[in-house]
Amino acid sequence: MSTITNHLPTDELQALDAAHHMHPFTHGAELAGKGARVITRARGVTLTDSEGNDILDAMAGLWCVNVGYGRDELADAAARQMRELPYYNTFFQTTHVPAIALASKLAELAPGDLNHVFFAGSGSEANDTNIRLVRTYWAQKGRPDKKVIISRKNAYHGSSVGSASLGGMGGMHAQGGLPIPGIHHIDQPNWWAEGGDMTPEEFGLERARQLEQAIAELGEDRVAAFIAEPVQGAGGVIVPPDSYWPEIRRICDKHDILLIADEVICGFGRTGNWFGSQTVGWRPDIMTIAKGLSSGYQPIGGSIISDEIAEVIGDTEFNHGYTYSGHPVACAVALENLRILEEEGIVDRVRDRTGPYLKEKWEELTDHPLVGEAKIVGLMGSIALTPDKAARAPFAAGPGAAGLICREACFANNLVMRHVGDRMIISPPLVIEPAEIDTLIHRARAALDQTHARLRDEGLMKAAS
Ligand code: PXG
Repeated sequence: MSTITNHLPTDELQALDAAHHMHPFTHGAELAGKGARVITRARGVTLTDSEGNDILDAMAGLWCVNVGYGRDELADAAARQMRELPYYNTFFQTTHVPAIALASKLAELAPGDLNHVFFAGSGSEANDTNIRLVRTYWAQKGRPDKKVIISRKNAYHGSSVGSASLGGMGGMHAQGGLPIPGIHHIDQPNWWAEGGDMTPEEFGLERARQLEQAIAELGEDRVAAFIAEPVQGAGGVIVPPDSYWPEIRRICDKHDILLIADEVICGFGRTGNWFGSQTVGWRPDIMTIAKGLSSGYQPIGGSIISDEIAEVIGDTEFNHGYTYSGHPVACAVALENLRILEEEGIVDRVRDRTGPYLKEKWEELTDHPLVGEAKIVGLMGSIALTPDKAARAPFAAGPGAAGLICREACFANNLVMRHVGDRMIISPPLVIEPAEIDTLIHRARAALDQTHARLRDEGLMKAAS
């Protein structure tokens, strides 16, 4: 048996972690100074750390543990598959039962003519696939100049060179020479922060029409695709005004460009439907999937592709693929995860029961002096912290200072609620029960009260001028 270090004291684990383990999106020296929180176990919606604290995980890990922690069925599916066929590839004209079964199931669940799956190991890899796929598609159709992909500022589509270029995160582009050529970013539909004096509806139309302007400027014959999340997740759970998506659809129908719905967060029940594009009424040509596909129990992602695109790509050799494309253990676990979501009616429960219940409680948070807008779709929600609600003002201290204080207060109240700038965001496991939602809200309120007190004490309740 290999060494299991859970029994080491927390400070020894933290010292080893600081010495040898590099964390994603983390200032290493700063973390080494205070020590990472060590998570040791989890059940349902609750994490346990090495100090024995029970923490309500209102982020479902990283937006992914849709069926909750501790599912024996998924562990059994993995063990069974490892014994039967732990690995084989899907290159060189071979296949295996888990990949066949999962691809068929996804074709059944996905809307319309999205019937073909290209597997990857993650959302980032799947979006890299999409870049090459849409460009190859147009080249095959005799239009090799249709290469540009339009995306949005503040979008998150992954961390590989290609997918981070698709994303619109300035901090990521600033490191490592991104973005790659041929990616164009338009503004995001974030009314709270950027809507100015416009009504949400006017603003939604204005932001959608930026797509049409971009297509006109770049030239329709140079634009390959538009990629967007139905609801921006890592960008801060930005829910567009109601006018946004119908206008985007009108524009996309009119111009000859492919639509990629990045469903990495919104997929598999998060918004109360199987896919977020169904919730916002948007029919994509390609969907990116990952995270909730396996509830995070195994790393797996993929692209679900329309009949038409698959037919065009099928007429050539697509020189692309990953060692772990269609990994049998990951596929077996994902298949079992989809069975659980379906047979336990978890997606319907989010739409009809827990989603509406959480929405009611979440929106009540706007009665708190720190909370401006509260947005929620299904079980993904955000609140905007502000020193002045009427003006929708940001803090003078700069973006993220108040959010960070609030995140720390959440930790202190045994709640994982993230911050993105000064938006606090949640995305709990889809199996969360109403009583657990009450606990979530109770802890969030306590954290907001403590944040408010601290901001006042430190003279930080000042609006930026
Ligand atoms: N698309 C979207 C919409 C995502 O949210 C990816 C693609 C990339 O997936 P992989 O599996 O390669 O990570 C994501 C991932 C955060 C956070 O801080 C969000 C993600 C990943 C890491 C951190 O909210 N989303």
